[in-house]
Amino acid sequence: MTQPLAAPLVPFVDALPVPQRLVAAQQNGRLTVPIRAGAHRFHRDLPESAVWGYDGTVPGPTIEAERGQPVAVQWRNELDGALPVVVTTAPTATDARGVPVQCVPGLSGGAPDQNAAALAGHTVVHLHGGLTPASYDGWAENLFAPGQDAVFHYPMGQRAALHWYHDHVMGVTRFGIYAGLAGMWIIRDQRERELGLPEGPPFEVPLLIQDRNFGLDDSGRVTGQLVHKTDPEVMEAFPPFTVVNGKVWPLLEVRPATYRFRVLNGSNARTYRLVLLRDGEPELHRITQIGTDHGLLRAPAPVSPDGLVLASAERADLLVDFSGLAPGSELTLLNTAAAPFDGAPFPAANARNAADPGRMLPYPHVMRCRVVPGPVTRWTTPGELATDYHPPAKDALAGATRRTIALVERELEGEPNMLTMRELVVAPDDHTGPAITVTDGEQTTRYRTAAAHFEDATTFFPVLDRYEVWQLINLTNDTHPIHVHLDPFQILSRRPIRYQIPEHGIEDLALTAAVTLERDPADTLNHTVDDNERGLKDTVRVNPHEIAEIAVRFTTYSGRYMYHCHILEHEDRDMMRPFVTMPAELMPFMA
Ligand SMILES: [Cu+2]
Repeated sequence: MTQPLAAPLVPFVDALPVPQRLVAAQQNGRLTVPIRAGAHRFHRDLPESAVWGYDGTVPGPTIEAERGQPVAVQWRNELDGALPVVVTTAPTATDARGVPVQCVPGLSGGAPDQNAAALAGHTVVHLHGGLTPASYDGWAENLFAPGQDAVFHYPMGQRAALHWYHDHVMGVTRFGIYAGLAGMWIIRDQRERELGLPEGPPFEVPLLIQDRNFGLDDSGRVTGQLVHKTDPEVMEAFPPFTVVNGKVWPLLEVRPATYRFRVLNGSNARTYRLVLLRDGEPELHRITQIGTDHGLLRAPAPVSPDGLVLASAERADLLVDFSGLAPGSELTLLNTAAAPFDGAPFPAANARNAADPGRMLPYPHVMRCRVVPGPVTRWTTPGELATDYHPPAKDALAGATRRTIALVERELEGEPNMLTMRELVVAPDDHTGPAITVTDGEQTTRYRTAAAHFEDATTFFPVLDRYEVWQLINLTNDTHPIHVHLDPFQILSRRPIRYQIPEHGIEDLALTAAVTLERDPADTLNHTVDDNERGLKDTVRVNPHEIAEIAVRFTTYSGRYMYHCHILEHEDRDMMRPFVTMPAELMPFMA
């Protein structure tokens, strides 16, 4: 561990902004959202930053829709000028003091990336979590240039949830979202109203958590210039400043009441493990989780003893009880997850000592809540929340198509590593090339790689309304949040594995590995599915040394969609693959 770093910005001085609300019902379901360059102040003591934003703001407006009431959005690309982010790879991973360069502002000796500087605003919008026809889902190659626009139709035939819309351009999503192109999208429905959940301000608070870094001027002061900095050892950006709804380490004044926090991790790569502290001690009992990616859980879940883990794109619907607190009480939301995240535990009781610049967590601060006087109101959580879904029954999965995906990192000389999702198919008996074996007790299955890169031939053709089981085998040292577009899925299991990859076992397409379903002696993770993951998910964390199995079923639209790692630096290079959902009647005609 390196020494604690002094923060160059004062925490907890800016009020938490609440993004402007765009309520679709008030505009007959027809919205126009310009995508514009703008100026945004991330902190009281910083100058304004040049950004790209929906409606020119960071975050974009929060769109609110009703289940069953379609929304049409005219996305108008009015971007002009170059990408307002300086992109660089520093020449060394640590500075002269031994501090990781990603923990400090400035370019750390890196040259601005000229290709990134030449990006001039092609964009495409994806509604993450939307059950959206393929034509409006934001296929990463279907771009709109500045001056072009598109009307996307969102049917909203789906349950209440917090989703988000963001840029999804092939190969450069990490820069578009970093520049500011993200906003929240809330769907509301009858079930939530029956439960009387807080809706709208002041007691419902959407929280978009991201991390950002900035430039330095000649005198060493932090500027507003957005900087996306990586280093020769870490190809993901893990910037030091946590930003909530566009402000670094903000402050929210709360009444002694129950609040509903709708939390979304919109960071490029960072996973958060959130802990609520008062006077340095965790008070996780104040938080009850009622919803996940696609809305309400069947039953409320307490926060796990370590804290609430949210990888990029994961959401949590939380009830936070501030009743019983005297005015002036302060509760601080801290992050205890070092980066890159590998699933390793960290007890909440140690949260006050979570700072670890050596592992790219120089400042654990996220935000602070300060209690102000007001009437005490407490919301009692009912025991039953969602009633519209069940875990898939065993017999529903018995004959399900099984798909196998290996998550693989390929090290390359002189350029950033390549991350891929290898789609595996069972190898024929006479297969002699590179193979992946998966041994589960007495049974060994041999696979070969059918696809590795985005542009390789499509191999997944799920049939509508039929369950499939996808198993994701992590052969890397980091946790990957894997996101599937279109319908949500349910997590069936996480199982520990040990594996061997021979030298040169990872080639461009070929993969050789021996995977066994048993715990590696050096493995310290518990590989459980937590109670708060037993809901409808669209992003699943796949930890090192594990196979995660998910039950996938597409129900609505046929067409070409994507699934990918939601670490943006991974999805851009090249952890993304297509799939095509098919009506059953067409399958006999597939060549
Ligand atoms: Cu990944």
